[in-house]
Amino acid sequence: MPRFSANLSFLFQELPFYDRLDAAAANGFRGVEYMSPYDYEVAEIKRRLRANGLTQVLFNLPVGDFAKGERGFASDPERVDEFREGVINAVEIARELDCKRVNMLVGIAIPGRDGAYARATMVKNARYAARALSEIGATLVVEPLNRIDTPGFLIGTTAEGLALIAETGASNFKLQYDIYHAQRAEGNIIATIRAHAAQFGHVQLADSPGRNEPGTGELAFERILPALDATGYDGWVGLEYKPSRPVPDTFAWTDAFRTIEVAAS
Ligand SMILES: [Mn+2]
Repeated sequence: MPRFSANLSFLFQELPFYDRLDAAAANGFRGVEYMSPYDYEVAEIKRRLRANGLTQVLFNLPVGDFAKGERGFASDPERVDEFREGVINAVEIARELDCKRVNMLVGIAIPGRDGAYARATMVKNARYAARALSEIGATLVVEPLNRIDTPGFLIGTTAEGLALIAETGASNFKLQYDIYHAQRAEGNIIATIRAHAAQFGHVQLADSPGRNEPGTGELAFERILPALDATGYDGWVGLEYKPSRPVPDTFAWTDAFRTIEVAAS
């Protein structure tokens, strides 16, 4: 059954960052993920991971100024050097934390820029990042973001993500299938899982349309997660949602899955 990873950019935000790792472990998680390790001490993250027996599941390549609306710059021909510096830094951190997945956000279309040039830049940068990550046995993932929330985002659907992966042609380049984004962008969740789970490097979830915990929206996770399991997907499922109530009260729905997970381990 799914191995759940607590996304610490969304969960336990009431706590200082490092304490969120302790809180994840205290709530039964064995894996954690978050968007950015770059503002923190890697040694302290590592210490908390070890003390809690946690796996570092995923983080993102640098995305630029998130607060100002940037969502990556892998498609920006004028920032290739910055992209590569970010990859080198990310590989070092991933090596230190034994993190096997790094997510690449490709960025928002820049008005007046040549789309073909942006595309070529994305492919070139993805090849560079995949090659660098292969040296530590890690996988690059690309995450489609729905264009309702992020207008102009250059990879907005599963098909667009898979096309970029195919064009890039790196064996350690996979899809980060975020069920929330997928529902907003295209729906068709279970059919997509059945067709493409072999190309998933990571999965995340939130209910839709509010992006809160499962049970608050329109998605039938009691059918979606077993469908994912039936494909043989053996990766992690990140809980990347905005809690609508105190965080520990948002995990009740995972009980059925967790009991099986613990029994099997
Ligand atoms: Mn996501």
